[in-house]
Amino acid sequence: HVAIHRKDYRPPDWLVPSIALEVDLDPQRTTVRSRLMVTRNGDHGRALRLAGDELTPLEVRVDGDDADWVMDGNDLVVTIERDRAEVETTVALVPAANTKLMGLYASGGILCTQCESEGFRRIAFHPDRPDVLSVYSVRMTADRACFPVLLANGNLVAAGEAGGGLHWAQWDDPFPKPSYLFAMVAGDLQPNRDRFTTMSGREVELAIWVRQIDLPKTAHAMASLKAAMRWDEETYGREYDLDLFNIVAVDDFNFGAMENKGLNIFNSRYVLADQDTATDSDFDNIAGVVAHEYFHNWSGDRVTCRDWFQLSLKEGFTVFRDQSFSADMGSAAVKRIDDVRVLRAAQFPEDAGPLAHPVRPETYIEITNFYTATVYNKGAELIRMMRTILGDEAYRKGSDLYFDRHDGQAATCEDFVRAMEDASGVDLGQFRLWYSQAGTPLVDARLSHDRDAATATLELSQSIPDTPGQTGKAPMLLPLRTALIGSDSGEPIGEERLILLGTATTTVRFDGVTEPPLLSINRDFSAPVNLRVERRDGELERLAEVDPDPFARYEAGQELMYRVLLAGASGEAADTAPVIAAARGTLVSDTLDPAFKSEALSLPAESLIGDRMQWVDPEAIHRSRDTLRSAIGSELGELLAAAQAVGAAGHDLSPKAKGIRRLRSVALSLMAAGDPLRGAAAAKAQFDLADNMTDRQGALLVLASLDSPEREAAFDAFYIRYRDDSLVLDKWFALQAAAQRLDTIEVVEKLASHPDFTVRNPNRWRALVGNFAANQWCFHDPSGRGYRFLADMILGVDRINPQVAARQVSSLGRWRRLEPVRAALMQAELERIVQSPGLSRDVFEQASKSLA
Ligand code: DPP
Ligand code: ZN
Repeated sequence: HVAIHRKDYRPPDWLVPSIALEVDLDPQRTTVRSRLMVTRNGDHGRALRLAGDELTPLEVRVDGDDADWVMDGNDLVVTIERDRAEVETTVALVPAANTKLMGLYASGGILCTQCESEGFRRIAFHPDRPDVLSVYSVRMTADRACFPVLLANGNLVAAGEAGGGLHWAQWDDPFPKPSYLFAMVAGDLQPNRDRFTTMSGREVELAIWVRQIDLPKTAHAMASLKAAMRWDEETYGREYDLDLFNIVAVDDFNFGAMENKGLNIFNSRYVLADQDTATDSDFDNIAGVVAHEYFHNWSGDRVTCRDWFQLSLKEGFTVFRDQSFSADMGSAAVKRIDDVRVLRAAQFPEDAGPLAHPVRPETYIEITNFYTATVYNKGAELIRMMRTILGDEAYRKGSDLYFDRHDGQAATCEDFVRAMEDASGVDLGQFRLWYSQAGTPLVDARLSHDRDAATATLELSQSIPDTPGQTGKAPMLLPLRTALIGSDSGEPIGEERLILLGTATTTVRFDGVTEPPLLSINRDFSAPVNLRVERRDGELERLAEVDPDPFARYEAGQELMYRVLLAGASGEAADTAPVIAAARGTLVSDTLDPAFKSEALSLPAESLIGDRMQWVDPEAIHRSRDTLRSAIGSELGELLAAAQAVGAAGHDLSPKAKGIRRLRSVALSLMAAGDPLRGAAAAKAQFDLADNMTDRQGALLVLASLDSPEREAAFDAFYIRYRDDSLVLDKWFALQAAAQRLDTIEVVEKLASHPDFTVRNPNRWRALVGNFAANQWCFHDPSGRGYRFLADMILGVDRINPQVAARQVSSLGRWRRLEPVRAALMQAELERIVQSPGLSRDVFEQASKSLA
């Protein structure tokens, strides 16, 4: 397995200005004839090297003649004398046997493609690197009865009958694009059609293609698409460029979705929704992913990446764009809280573990392993910080300049930062360290008050932890939005400040501080750092009450909970009264909205508590968290019951209605922790009366962890009702895998041989295996049985789909953080994985790095 390094980048030897593909589609034998127009790039005598993966050339021609070629490993090497030539290759594929879901494959009778990052080489020999951009023309032929709809990128230019029950269609895409954005679909699909008029008055035809029976579930995705198109015009000045925009939903898909030019292909879970089958968060995720892929049309397709080390150029930026869109469509505060929760749950542990890498990685073995929370979510934080530092107006000038300068090009992260600098005049020299240094910065803060001088002094220091291959890091530029609040008056003292902490230590002075100040720092989570603040007695309690920054206020409440939870986990008694008082204040408040209340009442997850302990002890964490939950539940039973009793009709998708439903299930869960009998009855009633999946799933989630007769009845009813709806059946698997019960491991092992379980479908596999591995208490059973199960499942799916397998390895990779008994058991399973014969490059990289 060869490591690839960013420093080795060289421009391509040959360019491919245009490509013509002729594809005869058949699930058992598809032939692809590809004609590449190639031109020599620069003054050199090197041969043309084309990548292939599981391809055998049936024929290779150069300018119509038999070519001089050899295979070098997987590469086809063609000798070409002239500076431009037409290179024609023919290959045969078996889409029905393609279980990796990369390249051309079959999903539920639909033929579709996935080419990012290196899937095009499974369809045709090609340089298959993102800095080679071509204009594509695709002629597809297929059986008309099985595949009445034929789609590819760009515009449909001609179609017709081909005899013998076959038909054909030709699609031309006028925009030069890298091969990873190529797409093709053939299937028995029906469209939900709509139109969009762009800001310059052009008409765009929109279509979402699904199986006939799923058509009624596409309305929300279509509404989201139109909202995203409008938002990108208004917020970034970006207009759609083709006359058509197609989305196709398929059930078997490795990623969430893919931004192929003019033909986005989606995992059906991010398209299909109605109130009976999808939760509010499913609806929100659909809007977010539809927007994300649409936004890629500019941040990804029009301006693409020079090489895969630059992945965050398109992904970090596009995640930031979709986060901003969702914030504008609903509650910005709650969206921020959710995004930070994801960052802390997924990215911070990555940054603190064996797989830590910079947002712009320096090396990889398998690029698919770098579609990570660091590249995506931390990458988005980098863009957000630049906006904070530059201000909204200069940031927009910077993005305009970036799109202007690099339209039609394959660019780098450096190009993006330079555009921001050039447009704003702000020096981002030190800021660039965010792209190259891995690890979450740690900031210490201490505020002191001089009553006589009416001043306050804030001492700040930062350090960046060592990560694999990186030690002794330089201080970074951390934008910390900071304010002081009077602890007596509860009123802000002066204006909020943006502190740009760029040195290892610094001191900031505040004047006019006549009353003891509360420190509100890193408001709205303006820098993705870990913060350690010396707090005075009562300071957090007061901040949780009065901080006008919703995020900081939420954080203060969470910190109160952490105090109790961490003390409990290390066997110390802690006073729960402040947490209960804060929770009571939240519940009775008539100014806080229900969605914020539900956030403020949710305890930190077990994994996040573990992240703050020197050694993770899952049993102690679980007990401590359970104890606090039941204390809140029994103290505030009546208030919780009242919140649980309020509902909102399932068809109402307004932010307010969604907030009410969210609060309802959070309240139910706490109520059940305080009084399981009463909780079970309330949950069963909520389940039975629900007119929407949010209430139904919320109730089932509570029942899942209880020992009560209602539990089994509800799970059975759910299964019988939804056994034919694969997306809902995923929830049935997921909820059982997430149940906090002593018998969960047994149940999960049994579910792995349930007739509805399959390793072929990534959604189903993750529903069971991914949710179980995230179930801290059960996965970390001291017997090691959970680890063995996970390793077996990883090895089993690796032979079929290495991407799915590799993405789960990190659950075992946390072994060094666990107490020694569990750590040894986890390590042993990783070793068993690494030593397994025939391991994929994907899993090898993740498992071997996790052991290093
Ligand atoms: N580029 C895709 C996305 O993140 C992943 N394949 O949208
Ligand atoms: Zn993306």
